Amino acid sequence: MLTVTIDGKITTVPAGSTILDAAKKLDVDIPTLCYLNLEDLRINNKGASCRICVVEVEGRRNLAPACATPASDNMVVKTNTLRVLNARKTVLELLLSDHPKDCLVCAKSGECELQNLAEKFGIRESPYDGGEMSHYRKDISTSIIRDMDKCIMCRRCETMCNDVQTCGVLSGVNRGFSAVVAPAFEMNLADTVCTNCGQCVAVCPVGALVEHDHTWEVVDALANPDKVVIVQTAPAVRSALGEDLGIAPGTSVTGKMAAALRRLGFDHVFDTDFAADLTIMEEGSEFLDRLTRHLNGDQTAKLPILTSCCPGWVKFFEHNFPDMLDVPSTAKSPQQMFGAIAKSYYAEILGIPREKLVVVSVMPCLAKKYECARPEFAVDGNPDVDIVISTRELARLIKRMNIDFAGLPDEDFDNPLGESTGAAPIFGVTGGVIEAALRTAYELATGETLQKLEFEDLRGMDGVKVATVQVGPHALRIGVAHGLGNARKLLERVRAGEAFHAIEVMACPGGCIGGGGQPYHHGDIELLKLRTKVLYDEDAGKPLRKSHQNPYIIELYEKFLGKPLSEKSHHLLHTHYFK
Ligand code: HC0
Ligand code: SF4
Repeated sequence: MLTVTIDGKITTVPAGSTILDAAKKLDVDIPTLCYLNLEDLRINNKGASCRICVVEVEGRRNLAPACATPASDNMVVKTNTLRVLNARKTVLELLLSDHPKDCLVCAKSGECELQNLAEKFGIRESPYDGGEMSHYRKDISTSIIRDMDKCIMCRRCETMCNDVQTCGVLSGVNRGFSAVVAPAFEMNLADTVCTNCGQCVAVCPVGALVEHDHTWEVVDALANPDKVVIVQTAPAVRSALGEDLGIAPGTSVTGKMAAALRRLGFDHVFDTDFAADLTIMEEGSEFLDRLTRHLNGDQTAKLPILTSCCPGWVKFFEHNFPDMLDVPSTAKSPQQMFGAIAKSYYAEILGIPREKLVVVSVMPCLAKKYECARPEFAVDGNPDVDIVISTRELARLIKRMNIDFAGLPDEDFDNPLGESTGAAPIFGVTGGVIEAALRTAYELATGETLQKLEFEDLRGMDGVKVATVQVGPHALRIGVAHGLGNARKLLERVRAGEAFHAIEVMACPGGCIGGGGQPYHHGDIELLKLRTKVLYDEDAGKPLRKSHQNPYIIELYEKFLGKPLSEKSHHLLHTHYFK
């Protein structure tokens, strides 16, 4: 262990720690911008480029960046000298000298780390103003808006896109004043292999990468008297929405969220969780069908089955594993199943044409904006899901409409598309979809009641989890990966011939709870753990915890679909993939 003194306080840290690690242990605040370290998820931005974290180290002439300077034994550090203060002020002034100061209309205003620091350090003007400014064309994809005029070259997005997601879309191009983070040849994101996962957005400290905001489209739909506007909310939204609305992290806001959506004016407030149960019926049945045929020697029955509900993951395997497009489940995601059922079954119940219905989704995810725009999820040009907003955007809408969220009562979702079992909320956590599928597959395959519903080996934050699960006579080898880099590793094992029966992949670290549209986590892994707990608690508290027990799902099959994998189910609830 190394003994380190910071601002007169003494602590010990293990060898390999940085000054910043030691300061954190002592609760000494050192400002950072380019720093991003989520140890449990093995995310580490080796930037040290912004220099806002400089400190004085006794015996050294130059100031040292705390995030990148290793601690040494008996090191004495000062973080609050006038020299440090002045250096940080200069760093900020230089950053602002090439930054559009349009905070009034910036999507990140109020949550911008640079804005917060400028405020904290009392920067009122920059002595370097008036020089040349970088200027780039805005790049607007369905999911993301890139405004590189605002980029501070912290490279956090690059680390996420390349090291964590292994998508290789964003990297530093050009040199000196022209240096910028961009796709190759400065192409538009929409023309690249970008998966729309939004992890670059989740970690951008400024307004250079933000979601494509669709809140005003929702307002327009709600204000249109000719439309019936319904909403569905993804499992992970309820685990984090409260964070942006003054409620303590780790608090489930399911009931308040339903109430707020009603106050916003939605005609019916439904739940993607209902469609998550439906997904389990279809995907679970497809799995059992493939497994049975495979065991009977049918070479066309491909195993492992791969979950297909995460649109970032779907685009990733379409780009990176085009030789394996017959391996993923053909089941649509819960979002798209909901849209397809809403605009057929539910439109029929209401007695209105599908064009009169507007389906809005609230998702923790930016790729869901891209997913709903995929042409195969439309009928004669009318999309199954019309508008997707993220958790952050819903929080903004609630604030904009002056709704006292904390003071709302807990309300229920509407039926028939609002009821769900405990298997549904855990979709939002890595490992949850496969756990939900196994609960149902076990009972359908064996005809016995599953005694222990929690598959502990499939839970937790390990990037890749592999477990063997006994289902009747079959020992099933199950894989789980979260984060696309981990998914790539697992899929390469499959491609190399390693045997699995089923694999779940979620594109974002932690699963949807860590999605690119969730309230910013600012590198706080504890926040992701709290969100995880909310969803597992919601599951544990439900009277029914297996998808096939959902009475409204049973009714949907009885009245409309027939049975899982029926012709109608195939037509409405299954899809195919493209190279
Ligand atoms: Fe997810 Fe989903 S669990 S992708 O992460 O499967 O976004 O929360 O809505 O569709 O249900 C996101 C979350 C969903 C879908 C569900 C799945
Ligand atoms: Fe890379 Fe994901 Fe950002 Fe696309 S959305 S640029 S894949 S991190």
